[in-house]
Amino acid sequence: MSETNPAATAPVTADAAPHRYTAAMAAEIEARWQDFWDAEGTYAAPNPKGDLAGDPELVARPKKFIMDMFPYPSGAGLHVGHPLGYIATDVFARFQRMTGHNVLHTLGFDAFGLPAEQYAVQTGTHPRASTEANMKNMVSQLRRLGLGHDKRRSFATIDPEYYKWTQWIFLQIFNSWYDDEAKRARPISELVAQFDSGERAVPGGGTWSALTEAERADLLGEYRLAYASDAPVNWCPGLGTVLANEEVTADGRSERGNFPVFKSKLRQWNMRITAYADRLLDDLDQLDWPEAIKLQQRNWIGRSEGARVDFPVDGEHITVFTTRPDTLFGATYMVLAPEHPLVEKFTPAAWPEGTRDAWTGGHATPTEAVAAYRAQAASKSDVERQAEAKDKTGVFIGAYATNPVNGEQVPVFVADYVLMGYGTGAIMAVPAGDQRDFEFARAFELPIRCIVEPTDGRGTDPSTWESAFASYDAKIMNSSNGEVSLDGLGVVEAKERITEWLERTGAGAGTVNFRLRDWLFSRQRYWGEPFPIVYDEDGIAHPLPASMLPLELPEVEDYSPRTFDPDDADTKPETPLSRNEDWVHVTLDLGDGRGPRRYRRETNTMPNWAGSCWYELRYLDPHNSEQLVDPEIEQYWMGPREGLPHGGVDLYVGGAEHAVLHLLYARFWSKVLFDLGHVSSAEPFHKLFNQGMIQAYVYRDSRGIAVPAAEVEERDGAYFHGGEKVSRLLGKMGKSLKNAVTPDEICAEYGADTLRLYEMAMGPLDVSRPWDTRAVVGQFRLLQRLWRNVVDENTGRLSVADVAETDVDADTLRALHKAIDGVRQDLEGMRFNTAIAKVTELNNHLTKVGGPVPRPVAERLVLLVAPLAPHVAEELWRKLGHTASVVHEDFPVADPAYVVDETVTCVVQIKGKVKARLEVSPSVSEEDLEKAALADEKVVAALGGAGIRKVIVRAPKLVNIVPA
Ligand code: ANZ
Repeated sequence: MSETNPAATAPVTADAAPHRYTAAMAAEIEARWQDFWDAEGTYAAPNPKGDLAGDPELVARPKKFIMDMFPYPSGAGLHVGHPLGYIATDVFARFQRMTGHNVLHTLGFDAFGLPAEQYAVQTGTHPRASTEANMKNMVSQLRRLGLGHDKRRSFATIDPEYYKWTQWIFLQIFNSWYDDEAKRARPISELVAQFDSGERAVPGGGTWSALTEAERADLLGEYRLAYASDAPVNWCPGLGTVLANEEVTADGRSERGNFPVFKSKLRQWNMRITAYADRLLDDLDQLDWPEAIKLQQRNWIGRSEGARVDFPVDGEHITVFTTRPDTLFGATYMVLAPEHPLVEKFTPAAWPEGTRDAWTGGHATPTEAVAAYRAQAASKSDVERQAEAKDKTGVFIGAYATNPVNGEQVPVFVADYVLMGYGTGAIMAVPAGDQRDFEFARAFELPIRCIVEPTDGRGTDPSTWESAFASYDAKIMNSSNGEVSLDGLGVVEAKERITEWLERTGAGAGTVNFRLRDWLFSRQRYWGEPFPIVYDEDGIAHPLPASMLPLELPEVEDYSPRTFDPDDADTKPETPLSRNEDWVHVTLDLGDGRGPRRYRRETNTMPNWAGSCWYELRYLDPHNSEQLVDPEIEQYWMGPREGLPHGGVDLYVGGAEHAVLHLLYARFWSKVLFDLGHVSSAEPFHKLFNQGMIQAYVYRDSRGIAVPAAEVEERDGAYFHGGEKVSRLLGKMGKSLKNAVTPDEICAEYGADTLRLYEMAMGPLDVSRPWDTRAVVGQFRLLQRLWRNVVDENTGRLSVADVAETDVDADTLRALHKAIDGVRQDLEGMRFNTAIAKVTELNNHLTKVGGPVPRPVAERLVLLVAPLAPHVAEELWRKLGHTASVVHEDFPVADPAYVVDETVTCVVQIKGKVKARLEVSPSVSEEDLEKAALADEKVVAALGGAGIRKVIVRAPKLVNIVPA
């Protein structure tokens, strides 16, 4: 909203004090100190060695590695919502610097990505050119905020010197396998040695040396942590690319662009993240992360304990996954996912005798029925298939399987409520225990058997039931054969007993199933990291030697993958890189002893998550051309912390939207690098904090179209744009909603220190808050009062009283030390809003007391403000006569003598008679006061064991107890 602000414009009027803190003064001070900091390298964090080695005294301090989720350099630049987290980490980092830490804080750019590529497609500008221009713009916007970054450590993921190492990590992952026994990744050469020596049997018999090269490559592909496979992938014709599961919305559409996504069999690169499912889950317990994010990761990984059970069919069997093996006696039919590979095999030419009409879907043969049903299922997304809870569809495939526990012949169906991508893609259906099975059984006239004792009065006759009964607290019934009986057991014991029986008889085994799938890692895009992989004439993939990295992106004429009719599932991807023949077909000597040969390069690129999977490591040693990161430097900043097997970044701040994608992938890469001995921490981020969003009002006209917020006027609680009444709703801030406010505007009107204070004062950092330009002036006034408490507005000279602390009045000392104590705790706990409230309180106290502020108070006030408003603090510190930057000064420590609250006396009465007196804080809560009173010795003695009927608390002065 455009509004003239009297406080900001006042100084230019003739009668204003010439040395008042104004926007113009803030601009001058801020620019000057920013230049100073850059010139002095004030924020340079020294490494223990290497090109960034520095002051040993700083290196000897405890380290703090403070990090933001780095930005994508968007063409739209920053609005005031973007830097919320950056300001917060900056305040925190500054506080840590002032409390004796060597602080690493910097910021790079996550610069590969679709918008630059789309812009390139539209305009012909190389994505690098537009990305670099955007970065330049953002760097200057960010510089204006006075962020204390070690700029020597910044980089962009598109720098070839950076993605050289992204490619190098890919090769490490490609060249390793997961040893399930050792529970860690190992070099693939060790697996080859095991096959070669016979220590590990070659599947299918035979010896390693007898395998052809192609057979060896295929076999190793089954183990490698990065592998190509022809699995069904999420193919999005509208975007012309495949997508990871995490990039597909709950409605089965592309997160970006909202196009339909189809399951299509395509040869693609994958990362075997599933090998790490257990560790990714278990290690969450030791991370200092918001519970909500941990929960999302746990759900995404989706660990289910249960059993696999084999149901024999014609000498073969169908394996199901169940979380309720205890309900095996209630399994009255089976369901295969329509795509299950055994469907064809078990589907006979004709319906067996006695097939019910309801089961055939009206088709003359099972083959016809299954084909028709499959076609129908293929057109639905997984979510649609699971969501249509009420009308269950399916067809009988014409075959029966044997329930191993009771020998019963149960019919086998295909139905789309069973998904191929989960468990084994086949279920045993227990209508009594599972609601979906119950509904299906009702629709298809299948038997329902009561196998748990109902506890809700419904009775044991399922024909009278309206829903399944699957209580976990109930007892099992109707479940015994000659060998095993579950009757009367609780669910937990029943599961144990039946699992033991399954294992003993070979009919099944206990197992753990994960929802997590391997990570689809290739994209049909231009603006990403090329894979360091080439194929020989037999199509065998070979890794490039590290000496050939970075493999740089080739120039191409057309940046876009071929896109197709969004609804045409039968299309195939065509990558931009494949069009550069000279780049694709090369003669190389890979240094493997075969000499120069012809190869074809991989023409997919990596997904844009790759660059953000490991960037914390590169900040540590950004110019190292020999190693990803020097081990000693990595250990210094990331090494395991006391009592934990991992270390990691001390504070990582970013939006909650990255709960599973980025954070899960980065954890996975860390673990692989840890296993292979390249890093000392198995987790990248020890503490995670999600900042809230800055929201903004969106104004819409009668057609629902957003109108520029800055042009809206308020009249008597209603809003108008060009005379027309408009509606107002809180929403996101952004260009498209015409309500973006830029940091540049606010800095111009008030200065960066005011913007910083305002953003930090808006509320607790993790809570979303509405932006209100009109409220910014409040923080500007705080800085004006602060200035006035230290500097004479008329002369510009220092106005403090040069007295000793002993001469300061007790009230002021109490106000000062309480503020120091509170601000210290608040900054440590990232409660920046309450820290600002305490600074304000102290500042107001000084204004109220009047007269020159005593120097010991003024100095500490400036130090308290320094992390929050660093420019004005630096300026005042200089004015106070100091020559060193305030950035590395010690943060004040409170004198406890002034911090303890005065106490008040509380009388404790029993039936109106005073029995005890307690000294309590004036701010004691009623709850605490009641507890203290009841715990008092004299009160306990006076009550003599009598019960209590009532306690009346009037904090802080009275507690009256009425005994029973
Ligand atoms: C028998 C049973 C009885 C089941 C009962 C549940 C309750 P979670 O917990 O998510 O792991 N299931 C297994 N594979 C499936 C697939 N591919 N598509 C759809 N459903 C599938 O769920 C595991 C349960 O979901 C399994 O346990 C199976 O149904 C079903 F009273 O088996 B249950």
